[in-house]
Amino acid sequence: MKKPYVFITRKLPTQIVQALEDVAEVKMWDSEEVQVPREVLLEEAAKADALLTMLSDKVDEQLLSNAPNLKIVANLAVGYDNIDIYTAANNGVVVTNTPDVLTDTTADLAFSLLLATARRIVEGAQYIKEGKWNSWSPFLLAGTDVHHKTIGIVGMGKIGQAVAKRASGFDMEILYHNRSRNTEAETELGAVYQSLEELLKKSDYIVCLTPLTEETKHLFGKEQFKMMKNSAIFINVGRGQVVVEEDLVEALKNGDITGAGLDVFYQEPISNSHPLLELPQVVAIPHIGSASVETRTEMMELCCKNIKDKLTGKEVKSILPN
Ligand code: 8YV
Repeated sequence: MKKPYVFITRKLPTQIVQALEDVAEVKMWDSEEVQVPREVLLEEAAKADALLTMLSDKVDEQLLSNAPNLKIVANLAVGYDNIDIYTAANNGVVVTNTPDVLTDTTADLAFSLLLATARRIVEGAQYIKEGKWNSWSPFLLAGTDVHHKTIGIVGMGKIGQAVAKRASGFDMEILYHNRSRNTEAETELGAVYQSLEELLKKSDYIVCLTPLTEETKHLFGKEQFKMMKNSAIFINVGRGQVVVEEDLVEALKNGDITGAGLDVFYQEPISNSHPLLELPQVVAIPHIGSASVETRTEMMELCCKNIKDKLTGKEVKSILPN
């Protein structure tokens, strides 16, 4: 019998993909051009039983309506704003993500970005490499304290809670805003629920971890940045389109807020001529929230397992919406 066909939209380590090869014919996009072109993705989806996708691959109505054999899309991310999960469900296609395995790694990154922005780590590293350090002065690259300050977490899911746990180790006061109350974060970490407005007004550090939905798109614009303290630092490890970037640039230039640490951008990859990147008080990194070798390996293994389970008739974990 012909084996099912699996298309993977990036080159993954062969030892991870091997697990799938027992049950399927597997093809990986392997080209100088890192991202699979749209027309290739559509062609492959039209013959595939399973797709292993990344955030930059759009799995939309156009793709799903011409994928007659497709049974599962395993997305290598916890977020799934690249996938039309409702059309997928209507077409009988299972969609999975990679929750849990990336929680602590992403929280570590969010907190390092907060520390790096507050304590001007990147500016300091640049300063020394450029040979500018030739004397000591009391306020040389003086940043802002993190300990005992107030952190406001917007999006208190599993990653938010893991950030709150790290913040409690820094004796921070923890505020949060979320669609629903997170009683575990309240009882175990003393996190206090606030309206978005209250949170923005009271926090020294605002950490955005929301997924991108119709409700969260452009959640942070001029009005929200004006509500923040002038000393506030804004951290985004959620999704770039939650922020109106021109308004963030203005807020930083006008001194409405002090700094920003950004792992995600409106358009990814961001152009290196983007005005945000010209500002010294911005620490920008290329969407590496879950990028540790250990975690990315687990994410890939989970995607392969989900595909294998689906193709062999076993129960599939982490089906969306979850
Ligand atoms: C992805 C992410 O792993 O999980 C998410 O939602 O944003 C990242 O951790 C990365 O973008 C690869 O798709």
